[in-house]
Amino acid sequence: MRFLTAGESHGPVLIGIIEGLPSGLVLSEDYINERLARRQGGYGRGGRMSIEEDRVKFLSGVRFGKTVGSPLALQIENKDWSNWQKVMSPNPQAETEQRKLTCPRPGHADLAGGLKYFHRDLRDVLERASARETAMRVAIGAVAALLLEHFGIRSVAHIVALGGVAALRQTEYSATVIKEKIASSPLYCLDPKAEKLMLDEIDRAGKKGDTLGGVFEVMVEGLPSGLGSHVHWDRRLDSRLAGALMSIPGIKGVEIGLGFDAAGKSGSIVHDAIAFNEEGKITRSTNHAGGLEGGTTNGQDIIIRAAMKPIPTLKKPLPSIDLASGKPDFAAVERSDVCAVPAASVVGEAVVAWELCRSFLEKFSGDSLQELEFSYQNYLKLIREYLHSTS
Ligand code: EPS
Repeated sequence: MRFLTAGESHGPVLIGIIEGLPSGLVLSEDYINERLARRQGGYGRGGRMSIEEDRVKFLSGVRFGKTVGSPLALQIENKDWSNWQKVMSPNPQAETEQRKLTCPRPGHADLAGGLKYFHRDLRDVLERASARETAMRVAIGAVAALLLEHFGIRSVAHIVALGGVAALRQTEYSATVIKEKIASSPLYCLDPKAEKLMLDEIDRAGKKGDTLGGVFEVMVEGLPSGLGSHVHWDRRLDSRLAGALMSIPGIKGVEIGLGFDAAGKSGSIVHDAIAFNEEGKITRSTNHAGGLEGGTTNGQDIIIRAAMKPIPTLKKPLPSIDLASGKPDFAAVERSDVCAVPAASVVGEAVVAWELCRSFLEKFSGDSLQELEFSYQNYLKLIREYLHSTS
């Protein structure tokens, strides 16, 4: 299964195509729209989110509410396009100096992209580098999440740190409970006390013309053991998940389970002892590995965190250069968010779901949901027999 996306931040639409989706999956636009609305939310977002009301439209691949096995084409309209038709026109006669950007923002793709593609107007870079593109990735990830849910695999993302404030670790909740708890939280955070301090930090940063980053965690439950593999570097699921999260704009670090903390602890503390329970099932009393050993799921929940840097567009800009004049200047100021970590968490949930679904389909491949179910149930049966025959 693979996907492609296209679309500029202020172009007419965002487009996505998923190829390799099995037939027979019951799929509704509403299921995707709920996730798109969550991506638009979170305290600290800028003016653009009050213009947009992201909604997906199926263009192909779904008939009478079910996937048919052909490529699924998705579209999300940019409402703001109506204000940008001239600036973003594909027509050569419409060329304009309006909204031209020549002072790159430190931390953004502006300079690197301008140098790489020889753009004089850095808008040619920022329009695609914009995190607006992640709206389509949330839609695509939602399709993957739905397929996984069919097999009892559920994921959720929540904020664990923002603007230097850390939330209390809560490990006992299921994905469904976390979803319920964060539904009324302005920052998708499980710790109300920490959240209050985070909200204050966002207000403070906003007043100063500054921005904030943070850390979100994605938790996935109900996974079978055996997704990914130890046999080759590019089949290791931990590397694929880390790569997926690093592909989200602004992500600068990823950790799994204990993550960076494991490096400072001894092996006897870090590793999760293995036991059989009364039913002969494998159990662990800890999950420091974050559900992955040897690049493979071990049947425990996946716990993966991503660190997002503060958004590079600052109302009080940093020193930069003007590529048009060749002189020092200040970085361009565009409309932007003070903090988009809650939004990034929804994107994180989506890209993790995508990568897990891809790996699920590699192991239990099938052109239809029926075939997939057959292969999955058969695998679970074989695992049970394997464990039974050794005890
Ligand atoms: C975003 C849309 C963008 C930004 C933001 C994310 O819209 P606009 O540029 O029109 O305000 O709000 O993008 C960035 C922070 C960025 O640096 O590119 C969205 O839909 O998430």
